Amino acid sequence: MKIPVAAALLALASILPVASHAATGTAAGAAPVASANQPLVDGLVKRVNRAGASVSLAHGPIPNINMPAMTMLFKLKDPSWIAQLKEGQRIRFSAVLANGELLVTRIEPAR
Ligand SMILES: [Cu+2]
Repeated sequence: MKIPVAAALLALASILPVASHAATGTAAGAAPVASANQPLVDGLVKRVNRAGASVSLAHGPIPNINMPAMTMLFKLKDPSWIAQLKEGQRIRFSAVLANGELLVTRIEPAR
């Protein structure tokens, strides 16, 4: 009986650190996972449609919506953001697909 118990303890000892490490990794990853859902990507403002609160962006790849780099039109989640945008401006932004439309959910100045 001694050997199986020791073996079981050894097995537990070897499993537990792995499990707790994995749990720590998940907890630490919780905040980044939220932003990984809507990562910031590079954009260059090509055209600003103030009346329509939409903006044409030459953008880098947008992994969360499986979109390669291209130039296209986006709506803004908050139409008031349009006032901050001008043609030729470089930004970082997040976008989602909502009700069949591409929506900019966040804008930051380019780094
Ligand atoms: Cu696109």
